[in-house]
Amino acid sequence: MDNDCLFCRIANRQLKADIVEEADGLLAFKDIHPQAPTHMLIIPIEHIPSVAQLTERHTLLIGNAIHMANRIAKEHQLSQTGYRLVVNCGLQAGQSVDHFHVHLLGGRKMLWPPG
Ligand code: DGP
Repeated sequence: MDNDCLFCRIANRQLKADIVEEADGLLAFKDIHPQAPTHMLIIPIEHIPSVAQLTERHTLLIGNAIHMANRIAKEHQLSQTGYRLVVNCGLQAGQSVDHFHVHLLGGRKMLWPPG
């Protein structure tokens, strides 16, 4: 837990968020600035600054994060239409919160390449 970290504070219920699911050391909640009709964030409860800090110790956790994203996508009827999982790492990728998170975006046509 990093007291200066926004997502740690959400994970510890010190800050409010629209929580969708908690399981396997992970939390899913709605993004405050949705970029698609469905926009969730999946975070580990443990403070991990970015994808670059992941180690072998986190392999199961990260696998479970993808499973959680797939499960939520299915619950939101996105399985047929498709959806996007995004992980931003560092400044140039536009990471704005230094706590590892997976974006789940769906419900509209996505463009490629991303901006
Ligand atoms: P990124 O740019 O990849 O670091 O994404 C951070 C996301 O976090 C961004 O889409 C907006 C979201 N966000 C920032 N602050 C809050 C907050 O206080 N609550 C929620 N639910 N989402 C937040």
